[in-house]
Amino acid sequence: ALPVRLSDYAAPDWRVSSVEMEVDLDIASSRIRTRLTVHGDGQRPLRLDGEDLELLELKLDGETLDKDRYRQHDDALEVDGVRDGSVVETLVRVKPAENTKLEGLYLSGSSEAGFLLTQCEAEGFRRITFFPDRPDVLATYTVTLRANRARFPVLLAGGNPDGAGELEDGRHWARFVDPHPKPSYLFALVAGRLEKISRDYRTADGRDVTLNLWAEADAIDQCGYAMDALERSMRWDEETYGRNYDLDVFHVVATHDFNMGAMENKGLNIFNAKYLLATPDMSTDSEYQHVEAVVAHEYFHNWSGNRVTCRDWFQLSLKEGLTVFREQSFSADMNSPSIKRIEDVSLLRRAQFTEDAGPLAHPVRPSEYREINNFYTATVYEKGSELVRMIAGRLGAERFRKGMDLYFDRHDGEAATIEDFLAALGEANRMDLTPYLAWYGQAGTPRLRALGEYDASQRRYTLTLHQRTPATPGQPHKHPVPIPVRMALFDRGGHMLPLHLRDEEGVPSRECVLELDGAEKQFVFENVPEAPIPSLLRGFSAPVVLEHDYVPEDLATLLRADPDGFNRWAAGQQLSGRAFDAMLGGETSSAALQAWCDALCGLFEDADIDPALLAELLMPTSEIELAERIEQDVDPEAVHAARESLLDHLARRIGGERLEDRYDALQSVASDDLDPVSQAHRRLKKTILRLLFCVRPDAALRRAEALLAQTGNMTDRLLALHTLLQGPHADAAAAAFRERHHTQPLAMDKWFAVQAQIPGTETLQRVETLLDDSAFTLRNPNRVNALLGSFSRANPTGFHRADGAGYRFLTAKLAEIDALNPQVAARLANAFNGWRRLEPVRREAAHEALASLASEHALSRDLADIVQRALE
Ligand code: HT7
Ligand code: ZN
Repeated sequence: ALPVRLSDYAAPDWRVSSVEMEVDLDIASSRIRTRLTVHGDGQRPLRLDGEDLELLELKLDGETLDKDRYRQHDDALEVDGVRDGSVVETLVRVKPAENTKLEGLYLSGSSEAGFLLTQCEAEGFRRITFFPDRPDVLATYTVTLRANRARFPVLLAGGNPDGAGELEDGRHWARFVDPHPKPSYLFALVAGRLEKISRDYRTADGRDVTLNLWAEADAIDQCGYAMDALERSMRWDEETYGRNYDLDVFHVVATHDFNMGAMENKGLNIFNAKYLLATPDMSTDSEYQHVEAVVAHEYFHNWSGNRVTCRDWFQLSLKEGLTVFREQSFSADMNSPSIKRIEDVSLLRRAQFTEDAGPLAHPVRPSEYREINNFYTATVYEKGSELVRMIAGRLGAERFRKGMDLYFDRHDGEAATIEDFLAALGEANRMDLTPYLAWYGQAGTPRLRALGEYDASQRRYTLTLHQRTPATPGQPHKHPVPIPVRMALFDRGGHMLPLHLRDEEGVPSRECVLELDGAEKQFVFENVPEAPIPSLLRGFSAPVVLEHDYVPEDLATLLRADPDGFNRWAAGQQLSGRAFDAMLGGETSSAALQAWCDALCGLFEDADIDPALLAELLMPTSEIELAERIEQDVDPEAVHAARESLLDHLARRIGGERLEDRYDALQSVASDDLDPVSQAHRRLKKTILRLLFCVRPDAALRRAEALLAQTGNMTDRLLALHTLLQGPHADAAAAAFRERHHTQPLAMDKWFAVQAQIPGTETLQRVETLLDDSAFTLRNPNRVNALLGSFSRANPTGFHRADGAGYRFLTAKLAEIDALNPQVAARLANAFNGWRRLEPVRREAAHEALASLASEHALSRDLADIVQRALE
């Protein structure tokens, strides 16, 4: 297929003002009658997208069309003679039970017990009916659903309810009207046996709304936490952005069969059950947080995405980056801001920096795509959010809000672009934000080099900032981008110094933001009493890699003394990275390692430190990020071994006894509650048990056994299982967990995932055996991600076996999955992203596996796109 290019964008020839749909639902076959009122100058035929649709009838202005008045292609229908204001009516048949792609209208669960639902973003509506399926065609929708009442007692579509009643033969109907013009990707319907919990909500502007959360009967008692999170999100958006909900009902439905996390369909959000259901016995603390975050994210889309949508899919980050940013701010307000920032930045570095460094690197606003489903990426989402954060930081809270008000008001009911977004934020504040556009168009992670020079005689500190972005595929030459560097200076005792930036008037502050707006710039600080320690990029003020020649002792000072939790962590990560570099080079007692261990050993004894923060500080950078420090010839075994050595040194430095005592003290006050203190204790227990396992494995295993017997929450149970899986009774521990949770799909996903992540070359065999477990199926995306995703993306020593068996295993499965669900296959194939930087033996093996996948199978457009780009 030819690529779609941003530069080819043209406004639609035909617009649609209203859509009327009548849907007769059944599992094997459903019929959809659609009437479109269309507008255009009639110069060109009306072209409607359509895929896997059986056309039964076609009428233009009430008249059935002969075959010579239209042309049907594989992916479209072209109709002649259409005029401005014409009504085009189609009747099609689709087969939901045969739809394994989970895009369009499909069946969740079994034919007997499951329910019907739709997924339309990005291009799924064309699998339901013929339509100009692009986000800049906005219409109002009236949807009538009809189905057998006993089999489909609940009928839902987006919009306000507009009547319901009985039909003959045990059938019934329900109608929904959505008055807000929307693009087709936000259409949704659900039909089946579902239960609900409801809550009344009054918006700040006085609308009474019914909130309904729907799930299958066995899960409806697991929706309470999500309902609370929804209410918190709605209030927060009113208070923070002045945005109110705009329909009389808001439905959220949980399904176990879903390609992604959740979907923001107007008035009818649909969620992967993983992000809606939560109970202490089944969900970990971090899963509770994900539920809160995803509920908020989808709800926030009601304004950032639905009321103001995207002109084309190149603008995807306009809604996704902005909505991730809004969710991150919300979650920070609801929880610990520094822990949230640590989690978000680690994710960015693990997922986005690696993407930016590999063959799939692309700008936040890509300039072309072959398959849009492959652009729901960490770059569009996470880096996109960082760009909004930088701009918001540049404006300050008040001006950002003013700009957002203008953006929402100016573009309400429209399909907008990233230029529109920057223009609204800028114009509201009489500022020019166009320099930030450079960030949106350029792939790659800028390297920010900082060089500090202290002149004792002048008491002057000069900081030189320099930027450079490495080339990425298709973009050999890069331009400078505006980089805000939030910074502070510390003295050797770890105290912040007042900042007297040259040419700047006013009271000296302790923190400032330096704007690097070209390739290089110098900043001069006066009145600096001693050679300072710079704390740079505070709060991760820009998504860049910082290169500064710290001596280890200076990083240790920041790790010990920075009052900002995030920066403490950032300093510790840099220090552990330096210790790792030395370890990999054979230096087993480097100055960095000593400084890191000393500082952490001191913090371990600090009674005032937040246990959740301590838990984060005690963990060195992940293997995935550490591998990124190596330019070429990465050996994942060596990376693993070096990181294990860091943990080992730290554990020994703290000492087995102190680790045991601290663990026991935490366990003695443990509760299963979800309050922040109990969660923080569980987080720290996990880190300590990990360290204890390094120095006293038997003591750690004994504690894991005891924990398993005592605990009533999933965080602890999973920690215990994870630990026991590395001991002599691994299989018994796995079997016991399975026995307890075999009826709960979400718990079983964790069971598959934790086993797939056991480090070492033997895990491949375990994963192969698990494929035959009766609870496993390649048809369910959650199950595939739990087992194969965890193995290939979160188990470097397991997947990257030197004999290439991990690669051959994955490509064989990719071919099978691709035949069922291309989106899932394509996402899984991202595991090969870093193959070119592997050491030669693995590189060759990975290349061979990928090349055979490409040559021996007829791949879907989704998977072919990823594989080809990986091989280019
Ligand atoms: N806007 C959604 C993105 C999406 C999606 C969701 C479910 C299934 C397939 C999907 N393709 C794209 C999710 C979000 O970002 O909110
Ligand atoms: Zn989203």
